[in-house]
Amino acid sequence: MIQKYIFGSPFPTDAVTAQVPQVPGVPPYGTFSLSGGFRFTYTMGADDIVYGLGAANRGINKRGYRYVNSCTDDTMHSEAIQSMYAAHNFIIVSGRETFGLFFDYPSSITFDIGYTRMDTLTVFCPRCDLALYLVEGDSPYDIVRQFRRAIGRSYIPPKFAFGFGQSRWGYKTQAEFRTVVERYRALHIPLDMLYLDIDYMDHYKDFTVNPEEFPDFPGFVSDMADQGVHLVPIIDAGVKVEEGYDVYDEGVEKGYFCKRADGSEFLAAVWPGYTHFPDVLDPEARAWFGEKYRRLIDAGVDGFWNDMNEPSIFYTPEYAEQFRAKLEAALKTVPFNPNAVGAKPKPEARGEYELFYHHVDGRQVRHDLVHNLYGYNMTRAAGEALERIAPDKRMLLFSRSSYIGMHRYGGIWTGDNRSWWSHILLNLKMMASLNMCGFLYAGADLGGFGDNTTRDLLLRWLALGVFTPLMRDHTALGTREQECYQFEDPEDFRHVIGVRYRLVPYLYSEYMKAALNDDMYFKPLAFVYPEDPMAPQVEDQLMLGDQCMIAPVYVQNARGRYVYLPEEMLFVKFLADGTLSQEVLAPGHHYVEVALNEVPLFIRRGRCIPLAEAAETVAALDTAHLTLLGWDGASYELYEDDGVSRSYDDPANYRTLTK
Ligand code: MIG
Repeated sequence: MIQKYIFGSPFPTDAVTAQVPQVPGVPPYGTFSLSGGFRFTYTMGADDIVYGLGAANRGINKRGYRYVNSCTDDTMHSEAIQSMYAAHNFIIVSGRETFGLFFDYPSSITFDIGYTRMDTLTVFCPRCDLALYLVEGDSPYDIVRQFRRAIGRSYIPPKFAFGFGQSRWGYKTQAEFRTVVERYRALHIPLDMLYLDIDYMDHYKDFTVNPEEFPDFPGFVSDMADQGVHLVPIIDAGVKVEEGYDVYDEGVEKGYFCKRADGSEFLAAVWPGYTHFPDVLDPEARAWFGEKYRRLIDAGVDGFWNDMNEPSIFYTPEYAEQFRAKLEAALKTVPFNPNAVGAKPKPEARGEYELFYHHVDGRQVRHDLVHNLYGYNMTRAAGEALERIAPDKRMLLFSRSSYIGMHRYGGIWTGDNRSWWSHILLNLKMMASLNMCGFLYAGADLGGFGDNTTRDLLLRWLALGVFTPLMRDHTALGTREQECYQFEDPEDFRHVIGVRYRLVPYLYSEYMKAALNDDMYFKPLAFVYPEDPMAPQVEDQLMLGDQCMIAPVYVQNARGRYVYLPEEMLFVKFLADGTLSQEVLAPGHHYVEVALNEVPLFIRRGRCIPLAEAAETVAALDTAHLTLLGWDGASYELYEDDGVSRSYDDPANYRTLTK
C-alpha cells in the first residue's frame, strides 16, 4: 500500500507516475518536526536494516553513516564522501517495523542513518515543502516492488547495450578510434561499443564533431557499424558560448538557457570555456535541447552518455569576484588560510547554484531549490526526444547525474571511481540499491577511472562487470592505458569477456523480465532468503535474476574467497580453457578458489540458465542453439525479442527451455 503526505507546496518532480492517494497528517512511524524545515526521526532497533539510497556511498545496509543527497561532481569516492552524483531519496527500514519512505524533494536532503546516534535515523531538509510517500508491505522486497510500480517502468536499452564497450577520456583522432576496434577484432576480444569522450567534438561544442578528424562522420559511423561496433558519443550539459554556433544562438534567441536574477544568461566555465545551461526544467526548452540529438542520430548514432549534468561548474565570473575580495582579506592574517578564501571545491559550497534560475510554469525557480532535478531532466530531454525521433527503435542512453524518475528515460554509470580494489566492492553494493530505486541499466567504469589500473584489478573487475547490465572499460585522461589488449596474455580477457557473451541471452532475459515486471535484476541475499539470519550480513554477494548468485573476488593477490550459501547451490566456474567446472556445495560457508582468468557463478538448487557459444558481438550470438547449465530437470523461461523495437508484450517473446 502506498500513501502520499503533502507538506507545504512541493515542487512537482514527476518522479511518481501512479495515482497515489493523499492522506492528511503524518505517517504512523517515528516523529515529525515540521517547523524550521522538515525532520523525520525514527529510533531503530538494534537489528534493523536500512536499505535504499540508490547510487549512494557505502553499504547495502546504509546504517552507520550520513548521506547528503545533493548531486555533486566529486571524483574522490573515498568512504568519507557524503554526496555523489545522484539523489535517490528512497529508503526502506526493515526490522521491528518494516516500511519504505520516498522523500520527493528536489534539493539537498540529509539522511543521518545512525551517524549522530547509532540508534537514530533522521532525514531532514531545510524547507518543509515535499511529497512524502509511505510504502507498506510484507517485506522489503514487496515494498520495493510496490514502489517500482508507482514510479513507472524502467528504461529498456537495445540489446547491443549488453555487449562490452571500450572507452577512454583522451581518444581524439579517427586513427585512435580505429586502432581500438582493430586491436579488439585482431585478438577476437568481443566488442559492441566504442565510446566517444569529449575530444570528438569541435571545441567541446555539443552535437558537433571535430571536422578535421571526421570530415565524413556518417561514413565513420557506418564503417564502425560494418565492424559490429556502435559509436556512443558523450553530451555535456553546458552549451558553449560562441556566436555563430547555432545551438548557442538559438538558445539565446529563444530564451532557453538558465538565467540570472537580472534576466541575463548565467555563465558557467566548463570544458568549452564559458557555457550556458539549457533550462531542461522548462518543457519547451527541454524539447528543443532533446531535438539536437537528432543531428548525431541522422549520422547513424544510436547511443549517448550524458555527462557533467549535476551540473558540474568549474567556476563562474561571480565566484572569481568573491574570491578576489576574500583573498585580500585572508592575506591580512598569518598564516595564510586557503579555506578562508572560500577555496572550497564545490559549486554548492561556493553558492553558485543560487545564482541562476529555471523557468517553470511562468515563474522563476532558483536552481539550488531544484538542483537534484537537473541531470534527470537533461536525460529526460534526450529520452523524450529519442522516442519522438525513432519511435520504433530503442537507443542506448545513460547519465551521470540522476534523480528517481530518470530511471524511465535512461540508465546511469556510477561516475569517476578509481583503480582501487575497494571500488569493485562499492560497485557491487550499489547495484542492488540502484535497482530498489528503479535504475536497472547501470554499471561502473571497469578497471577504474582515476589512477592507474593493473592487469589483475581489471580482470577481477571485469569478472564482476560480466554481470552488470552496462559493461564498460573506461579510464581518465593521463592514466595508464587500460584497454584489454594493453596487457600480457590477452586471451584471459577474451575469455572473461567471452563469458559475458555466453551469458547475454540469460542476462538480457532477466533484465527484460525485471524491467517489464517492475522487478529487481540484482537483489541483496536477504530479499530472497528472508528467514536466513546470515543473509542480511552479506555485503559482497548479490542475487542475480531468479536463478543465480554472484560472488566476485575483490582482493588483490587472493586466489579465491569465502562465500556464504543460504541454500544448496551449483558452483560453476568458467575456466580459461573454455570448459566449466561444476560442483554442488552445501548451504553454509565455503572457501572457493577462483583464478584470475576464471568467472565464478552460483546456480540455485533446482534452477538452470541458458548459455550460448561466445561471439564477438551481441548480434552474432546464436540464440537458436542454447545449452542449459544448472540442475537436471529444471526449466527456464527465456525472454527474447529483436533487441531493437518496443514490442515487448508479444507472447512469442517467451519460450520455455528444459534441461
Ligand atoms: O571533468 O569527459 O565522469 O567519464 O571521461 C571530467 C571527460 C569530465 C567526467 C566523466 C568521465 C569523462 C570525463 N568527464
